[in-house]
Amino acid sequence: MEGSLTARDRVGIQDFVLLDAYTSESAVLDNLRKRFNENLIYTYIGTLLVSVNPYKELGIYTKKQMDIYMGVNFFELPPHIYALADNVYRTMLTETNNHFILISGESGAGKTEASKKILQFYAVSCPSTKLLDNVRDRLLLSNPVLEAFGNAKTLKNDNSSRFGKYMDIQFDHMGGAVGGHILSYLLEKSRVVHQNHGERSFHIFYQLVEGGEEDLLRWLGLERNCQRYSYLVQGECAKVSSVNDKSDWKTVRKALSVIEFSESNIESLFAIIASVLHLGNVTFVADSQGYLLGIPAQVIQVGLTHRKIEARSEEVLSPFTVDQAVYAKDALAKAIYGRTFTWLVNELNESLANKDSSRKTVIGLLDIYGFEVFSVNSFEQFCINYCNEKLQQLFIQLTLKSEQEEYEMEGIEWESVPYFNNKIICDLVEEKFKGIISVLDEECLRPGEATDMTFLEKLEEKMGGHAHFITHKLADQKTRKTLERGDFRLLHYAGEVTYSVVGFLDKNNDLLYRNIKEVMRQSKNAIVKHCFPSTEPDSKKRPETVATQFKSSLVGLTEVLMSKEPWYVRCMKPNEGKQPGLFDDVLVRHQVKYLGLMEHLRVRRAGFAYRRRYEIFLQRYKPLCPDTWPNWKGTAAEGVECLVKHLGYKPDEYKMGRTKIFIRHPRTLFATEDAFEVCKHELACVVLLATKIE
Ligand code: AD9
Ligand code: MG
Repeated sequence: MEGSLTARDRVGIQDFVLLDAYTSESAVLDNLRKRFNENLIYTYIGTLLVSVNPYKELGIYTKKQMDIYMGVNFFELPPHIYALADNVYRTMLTETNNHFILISGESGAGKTEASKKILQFYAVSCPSTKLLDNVRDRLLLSNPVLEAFGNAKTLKNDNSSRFGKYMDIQFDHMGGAVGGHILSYLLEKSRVVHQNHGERSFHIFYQLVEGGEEDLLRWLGLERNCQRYSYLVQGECAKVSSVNDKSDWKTVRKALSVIEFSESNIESLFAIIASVLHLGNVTFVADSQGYLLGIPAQVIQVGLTHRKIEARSEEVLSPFTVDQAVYAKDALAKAIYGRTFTWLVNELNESLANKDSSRKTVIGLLDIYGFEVFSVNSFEQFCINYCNEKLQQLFIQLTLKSEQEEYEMEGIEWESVPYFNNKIICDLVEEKFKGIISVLDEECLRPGEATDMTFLEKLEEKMGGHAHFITHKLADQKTRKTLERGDFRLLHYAGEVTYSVVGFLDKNNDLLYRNIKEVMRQSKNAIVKHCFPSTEPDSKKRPETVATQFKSSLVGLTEVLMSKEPWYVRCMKPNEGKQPGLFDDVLVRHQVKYLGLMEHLRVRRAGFAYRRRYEIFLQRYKPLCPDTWPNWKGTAAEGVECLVKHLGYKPDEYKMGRTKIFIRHPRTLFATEDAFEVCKHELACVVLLATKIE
C-alpha cells in the first residue's frame, strides 16, 4: 500500500552492516533513533553489539527471553545482549579457548547493567548441579556487595562505578560455571572524604545508616541520620530517589552471608564503615569512638595529631597544625576505606575460587568507569579518562588494525579504512620519561619544592606544541578565555576535558604518615590489622605513585586481554537527563563518532565475517564433496577451492588468502554447516547399514 510504512522503515535494521547507506553517519543515527523509539535498544555491527540506554524497564530480561536466545544462531533472532552472551559461550565451548567481552561507553551509558545481564544469563543457562548452583549464587551476589562499596551517585549516574572491574567466569569442559576471579582497578577513594555538589559517597555508608538494625547502630554508636555525618553531606544529597538504601542494605547483608563471610568479619567490616563516619566528625577534641577500630581512643588521638620525625637518630613526636591534622584524618579515612575495599575483593575471590585444577576456559567481563567530563575535573577524571583511552587503543589494535593487517598478510585485496588512532594520546599520558604521568612523578619526588603549579609549568615546558595538549599560557586568544591558569586541557578521543591541577601531587603521592600506620597496626579489628601489615615497607622507601601503579595495572590488563578472543558491547547514552524516551541527536551522534562505530562498520562491511585456516576448513567439510572425500591428495588450499566450487559459493562470497579462506557473510557458512549436519547424519546411517550388512 502506498504511503504505509514497511516494518523496515518503522523499526530500522538490526545489523548496520545491512544498511544501504552504511557510510553515512546520518543513516546510522536514523536507524538508531527509529529502533530506540520502538524500544529496540540493541543493534549489531556484525558481532559487535550497540546498546542505547532506555532508562526504563523494558521487560526483555525475563527467563522466557533467556530460553529463547539459548543455543540459537546469532543472526536468527533480534539483537540482544543474551544473543551475544550465548554466542560467546558457544564459541568458547566449541573452540575451547578464552574470551572476553569489553563493555564500553561513557558514564551512565549502561555498562554495569549490561555486565549484570550477561552474568545473569550464564547463571540461568549454564548446566546446573548442587555444587555449581553454589558457585552461581556467589558469582551473582558478588555484584551487590561490590556495588555497595564501589559505586556512588554522581551527576552522571545514580549508580556510578567508581572502580574498574574485570571478572573472569571460569567454565569446565561441560560448560558449567565453576568459579570466578575479580580484578579491581583504582577505586576513587577521595570520594570518602569529599563529594561534589549533587553527589554522594559510596552507597554502603547510607545503606548502613538507613538500613542497619537498631542493635547494630547502637553498637556502632551511629544515629539513623545521614545529616549527622560530615563525610556524608558534602554533596548535599544524602537521599536519591532512584536508590533504596534500606532494601539495598538487606540485599548486601544477605549476600555477605551467602558468600560465607564470617559473622566476625562482617562485624569488623561494619565497624570500619562506622569508624570512617566517626573519623569524619572528629574535630580534634578527644573522640570516644576509637574502640571500633580496636585501638584505644588516646592512641588514635596522638596518631592523628602528631607526626613522627627522626632527630639525631632519635624518634620524636612533633605536633601537627590543625590543617595538618585534618589532612592526616582524611588521609587515614581514605586509606582505611581503600584498603578495606581491596580486602573485600580478595575475600570475594577466595569465595569464588575454583578448587578443581582441571582445565577450564574463561569468559572475562570488563566493566570499567566510563569516560567522564564534569565542570571541574581532577586527578580522578584524569585516571578514568586515561583508562578509557587505553581501552579504545585495545579496540583499535584488536579490530581495526589487526583486521587490516591480516588482510595484508594474507594478500587479500583490500581498500584500507582510515581511522583515528588514539595512540598519540595514550603516549602523551603514559610515555616513559616524557608523558604526563612521568612529569607528575618527577614533581612528586621534590617534596617541599614542587607544587601543583610547578607541575603545570613542567607540563607546559615538555608538552607545549603537542596537538592534544593545551593550557592557558599555550592557547590562542580565543581558547585562552575558556581556560583558567591552573588548568590543562587534553583533547581526548572522546572529546575535550579540562583538568584542574589542584590536588594532583597530593593524590598521586597518596601518603600516609608512618606514625598513623604504626597506630593502625595495633588494631584489634581483624580487617584493619590485615590491611596494615607490619611487613609493609617503611615509608622511607618510596612506594610507587598512584598514577604509575594504575598505569602498570592497565598494562597488565591489556596483556591479559590480548591473549583472549574479543567481543564488544558499545553502550550509548540517549540524553544527559537520565530520561526515558528522549533521544538527543547531537549527543548520540557524538558517541557514534568517538566510539568508532563508523570505522568499525566500514571495516566490517568491506571485510569478511569468517575466516578459517585451509586445513581446518577442509578437514571439517570434506565429506561434502566427492572429490575431497575421504582424502584429498593436493594442497589444503586446492582442496578448499575444489570444495567450495562444488558447494556453489559465488566468486564474491569468498576469497582465498595465503593460509585461510575468507567468507563474506555468516549465512554462507551457516548453509555449509547445515549441509554438513545432514551429511553427518547420512554418513552415520551408511556406517550403520554397512555394519548391518556385514
Ligand atoms: V558508569 O561509567 O559506572 O558511571 P555505566 O555503568 O555505564 O556508568 P549503568 O550501567 O550504571 O551505567 O547504567 C546507568 C543507569 O541506567 C542504570 O542504573 C539504569 O537505571 C539505567 N539502565 C542502564 N541500562 C539499562 C537497561 N538495559 N535497561 C533499563 C538501564 N535501564
Ligand atoms: Mg558502571
